[in-house]
Amino acid sequence: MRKVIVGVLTLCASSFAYAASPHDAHMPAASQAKTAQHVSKGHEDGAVLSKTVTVSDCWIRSLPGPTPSAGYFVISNSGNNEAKLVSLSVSAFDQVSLHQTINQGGMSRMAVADAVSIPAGGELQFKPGSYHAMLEKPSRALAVGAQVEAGFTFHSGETAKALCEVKPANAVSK
Ligand SMILES: [Cu+2]
Repeated sequence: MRKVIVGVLTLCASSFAYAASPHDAHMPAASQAKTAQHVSKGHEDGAVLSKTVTVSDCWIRSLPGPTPSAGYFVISNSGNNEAKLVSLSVSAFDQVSLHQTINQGGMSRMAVADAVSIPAGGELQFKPGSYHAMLEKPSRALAVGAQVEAGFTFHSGETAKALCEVKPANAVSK
């Protein structure tokens, strides 16, 4: 029993240590989400829709495969605590990851963002050239103008939902 408790504490500690230093960890978003489920007892009955964290203006830039499509949206946090997005799903794609486009010495490249924080009382825009959802392995063809469901899971165990509009490859905003 004691070992189990210590194990859980270690998971928490590594999770927090990671959040403080984004350079030294390679934990994928999925493991972060699992950690969140371990520490947030009381949410085991399923998703609890957040009353304070909402997602709006969601759209998808649809690109023909094998090029990944990308999802953009705005997360608003009216709560008193920082919200941390740990995973998301988009119904038409089997593989969804959180990415950040980084400008390094004039070169643009993408990095996996394991957890993205939205400050208390603030908002964060996922947009071209910045944070985005990388959408891979489409499970069905998407027509421009279609609406696709997206689900967002936060470190607290709370969730948010949005409908995302599919836009053509040359779209730059909703
Ligand atoms: Cu990307």
